[in-house]
Amino acid sequence: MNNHPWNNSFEWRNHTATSGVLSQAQIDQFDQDGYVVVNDIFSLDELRDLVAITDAADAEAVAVLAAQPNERIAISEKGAITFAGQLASKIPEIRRFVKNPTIMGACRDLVGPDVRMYHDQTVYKQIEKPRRFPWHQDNGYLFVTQQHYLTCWISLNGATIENGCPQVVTGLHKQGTMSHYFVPTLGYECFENPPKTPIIAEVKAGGAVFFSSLTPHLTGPNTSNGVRKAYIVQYAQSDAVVMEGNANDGDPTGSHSISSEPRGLPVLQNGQICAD
Ligand SMILES: O=C(O)CCC(=O)C(=O)O
Repeated sequence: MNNHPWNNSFEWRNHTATSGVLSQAQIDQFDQDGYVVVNDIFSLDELRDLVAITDAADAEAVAVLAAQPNERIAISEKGAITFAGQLASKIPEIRRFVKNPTIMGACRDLVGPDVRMYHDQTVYKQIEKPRRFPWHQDNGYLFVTQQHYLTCWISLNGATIENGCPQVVTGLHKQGTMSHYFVPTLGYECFENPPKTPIIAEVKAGGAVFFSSLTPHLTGPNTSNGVRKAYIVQYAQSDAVVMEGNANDGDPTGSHSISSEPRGLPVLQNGQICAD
């Protein structure tokens, strides 16, 4: 395991519970292991409304995939794993879920007082072509500084080992971003075999796995008889910067602030939840 070429120095900073949403024990687990599971974030009514939005977005994505050669666009493939991105920028009704008070409390504690939703997408693991989503850190896809940001992996219908819940390797987030290579059709990978036994992070419908953009995670094949549904929302410090270029070709060719990206959304300012 090598460092990402642009990860020249990194120091993990521990966090303090101030929001009253997460306990210090949960924050300590996040700092030590790189993840924490929080159940009961959304009520049944909220979940029903959220899933209505995400199901429609997935259906639209699947229809687009069905018209492609091999029914695939990049790593999104009909019958295997389907992605629908940038819902918050297009669908105002989903923003109340993105700014859920429990999630905002976690953001305050684990990101800071000024936070922008950086990226959101649904990820539906279909059953026809079961496959893994490779071991990776989210910061291995696009290199962001500060390297640590927060991924909130919301389970829409319950995530188990059988249907492909997240698995994490603990401790490695403290080293910063690792180098990744691309596995055709599957995605970026930082290692094929984890250096230590992974933790299985099962989570109930309406709960979430919070992990760092630096936490290596994978989801296994969906071997159940139903689609596994997740809505993934990522939150970064408002002044975070995306480095541009290909890390294998040398130094970054440029950079831009996440606040210039139309897909994002300010969610916290001075610790207060932003209005739409
Ligand atoms: O939800 C999944 O199956 C994997 C998605 C994932 O890890 C990601 O988008 O970074």
